[in-house]
This record gives sequence, C-alpha cells and structure tokens, in this order.
Amino acid sequence: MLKGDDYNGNLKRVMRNGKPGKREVKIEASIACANFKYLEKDIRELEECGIDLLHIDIMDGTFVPNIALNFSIIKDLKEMTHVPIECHLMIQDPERYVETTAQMGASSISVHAEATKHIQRVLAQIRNLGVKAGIALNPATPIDILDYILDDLDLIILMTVNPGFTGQKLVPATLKKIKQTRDMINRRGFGHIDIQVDGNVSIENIPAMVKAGATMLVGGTSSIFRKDHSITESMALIRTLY
Ligand code: S6P
Ligand code: MG
Repeated sequence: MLKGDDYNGNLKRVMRNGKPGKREVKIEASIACANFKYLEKDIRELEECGIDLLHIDIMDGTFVPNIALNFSIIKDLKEMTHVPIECHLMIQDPERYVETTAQMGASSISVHAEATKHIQRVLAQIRNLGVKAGIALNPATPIDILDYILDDLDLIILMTVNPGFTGQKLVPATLKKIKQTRDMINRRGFGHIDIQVDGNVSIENIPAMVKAGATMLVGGTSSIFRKDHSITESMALIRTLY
C-alpha cells in the first residue's frame, strides 16, 4: 500500500499517462546545442513540440575546462518564451551566483556537489529564493552524498558524461547509478524527486535511461539537436522511446 505523496504522485501519473506504473517523463532542451544564429526560431519550434523545460548550462572555466553561456541568456529567454528555464551551474562555489541566477528568472537551479563545501546551505539558499533546488553529481561521485539532503531537493541531476562539453559519449557505469538512485529515493519515500540525466541522452541511450528510472531527459546534439534532422522530427522520435 502506497502512502502520502507516493500514492498521490502515482495517481497523478496514471491519470496523465493512462498507464498504471508508468512515470511521467519530461523533456528538456539543452540550449547550448541550439542554433544561436536563429535562436528564436529554435525556441518556437521547441514550444510547438511541447518542450517541458529549457536547460541552460553555465560554465566558469574553473570547475569545468570550458566556458559557456552567461546569466543574461536566462533573461533574454524569459522575454521570448513562457517555457520554464532550468539552470545547471557548472561553477566553483556556486553560492556566489545563485541569487543572480534566480533574479534573471530561472525556475530551478542545480549546483554541483563537488563544487561547494556547503551543499545543504546552497540548496536552502536556492529554495529561499523561491526557486526549485537541484544537486548535480559527476559520473564518479557516489550517491551517498544524497543521504542527508533528500528533504532539501526537488531534482537530482546525474551527469552521464563528465561535465564541460556537448557531444561526448556516455559513461556506461552511470546507467547502474540511475537505477541505484531511483531505488534509493523510492525506498526512502522521496519518489517525487525528479532524476534528470544529462550528457549523451541519445536516441540509443534514452530507453535504458528511462527504464533505470530517469524522469527528466536533457536533449542535446545526440537527440533533439541532431544534424540533418529537424527538432520536430527528433522530438517525435524521442517520445516513442519510453
Ligand atoms: C555538459 C552539459 C550538458 C550538455 C548536453 C549536451 O557539460 O551539462 O547539458 O549541454 O549534455 O547534449 P549531448 O547530446 O550533446 O551530449
Ligand atoms: Mg547541463
């Protein structure tokens, strides 16, 4: 017998999907992979396809060996669309920037466990700003870190590549990690927390990722923004995979 949140969560999912036991899966577009020459065109096409969220990668050149996207893009996108914006901060000591990120209009902010000494404090700081809080874990980071902070989380990002670049190959051991995380949060009564997979969430890898328990898929160059396929075509294909 399911109780409380688990029961209500399951009931909502059954009503939405019409299939008992099937979890709702959200699709998120990694904007770093969009065509910046015609960004608004890509956003309109994503809207038409019913994209659930826009994923913004911010990289500082220190936590990861690359620099990408600026906070101001969140504001620009907010003026362009009503689709909620999720911000993935790949920066050292992210506590310095969560307020700016929230002010720009992000509806959820995820920070890396490896990038701060005070992860619980940062997560609380994010929620105090009225924004959903997420933790991101690199492929080699054990999931034990989640043990005492489940109450502070709306979202767990499991990196399925090492962060820093688009177009990389899946780290295969992360498939097992998705399943272990799903089992752990369900067992602890936190089944409502989303598990997001980020990195080579490809047409080939999506079925196994969803089967293992992922509920949010970040689509980049290997799914939504594939060469020689339109966004519309790719989105339709993705939805047949789970
Ligand atoms: C990686 C970043 C990701 C990528 C996305 C790209 O550091 O956090 O969000 O933008 O994974 O997708 P793909 O399909 O090119 O791996
Ligand atoms: Mg990302």
